[in-house]
Amino acid sequence: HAAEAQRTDLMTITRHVLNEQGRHPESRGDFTILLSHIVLGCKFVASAVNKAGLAKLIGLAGETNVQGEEQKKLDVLSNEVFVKALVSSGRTCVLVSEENEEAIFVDPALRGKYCVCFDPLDGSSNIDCGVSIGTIFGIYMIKDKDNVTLGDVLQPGTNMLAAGYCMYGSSCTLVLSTGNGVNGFTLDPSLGEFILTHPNIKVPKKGKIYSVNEGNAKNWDGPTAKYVEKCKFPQDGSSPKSLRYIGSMVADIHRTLLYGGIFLYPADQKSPNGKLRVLYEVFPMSFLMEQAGGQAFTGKQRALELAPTKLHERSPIFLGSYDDVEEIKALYASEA
Ligand code: AHM
Ligand code: MG
Repeated sequence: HAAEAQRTDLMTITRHVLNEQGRHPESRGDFTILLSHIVLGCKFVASAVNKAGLAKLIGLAGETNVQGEEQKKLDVLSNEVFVKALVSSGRTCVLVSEENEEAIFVDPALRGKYCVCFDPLDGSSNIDCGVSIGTIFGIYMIKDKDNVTLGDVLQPGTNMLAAGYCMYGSSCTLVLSTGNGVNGFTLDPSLGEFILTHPNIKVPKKGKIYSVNEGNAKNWDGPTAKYVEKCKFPQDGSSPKSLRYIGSMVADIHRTLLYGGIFLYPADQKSPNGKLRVLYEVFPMSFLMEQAGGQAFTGKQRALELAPTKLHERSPIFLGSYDDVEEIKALYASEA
């Protein structure tokens, strides 16, 4: 009977969010409308990413330079779709995209109370070889609707209302938190709907995987180097950890959430602030990891407590299973 109930009683992402927002009846409709526009963007990108391989085929059949151009187009196209979907939702006010140097202030006639920071297509260097890529987003509320400023998006991550990512992989999965745990939804292509498939995701307390670009090891600082050494040559009798690194943040974080472990993009001598961007990479992923019971640390502080001063600011980041992040925190504390 249970299986039958599952097949006929579909928990779509919209239904799920409406249920969750039941606690805040005043914002129920607005947030749901905003989310449905984000979901539209994700569906568009999912379909475009699927077709990217076919564009390659045409390229191989004779057209020169199609590969490079196509990849660029997909980035730009995805960004345009998200910007237009968000603006037309009538629920946004300020938008920050990885693809735009400046913040986008929505026309007053179309303004709503939410600010969205997003990376429309993260890991795009992976498109050509068919590796998973994703969209990442974080949502804030404006402080004062009569005086909208950059300060509305330069807020600490602790003020975030919701965050999520959509992974375009072997299936298309949207992982979302509205501050009440983390849930995963998988796109059913025949319905065109995201269906709840991973309710209440909790990251294992301790993991067996570390995930880092070890090619940068030469330039790492002491605590990062020591941590990775411990992963490979543990001194406490435990087994060494496995290394998994896709080089696509959404895919690496998705695996970390489901299987546990730690993802590191540390500072190094060449990039003293690491690589990943605070507003649309570090914050949303840190929010999700904390909501799943894990931790996110910058090497100095809890990642969500950063107070960004620039739109495209970067930060080192260590995030994942609670116990694994505790270990790296201890190494940084003993260094200080
Ligand atoms: P991008 O925004 O230019 O795509 O870069 C972000 C990506 C992340 O998805 C990934 O975690 C990281 O860059 C990998 O960087 P690296 O190639 O230095 O290991
Ligand atoms: Mg990116």
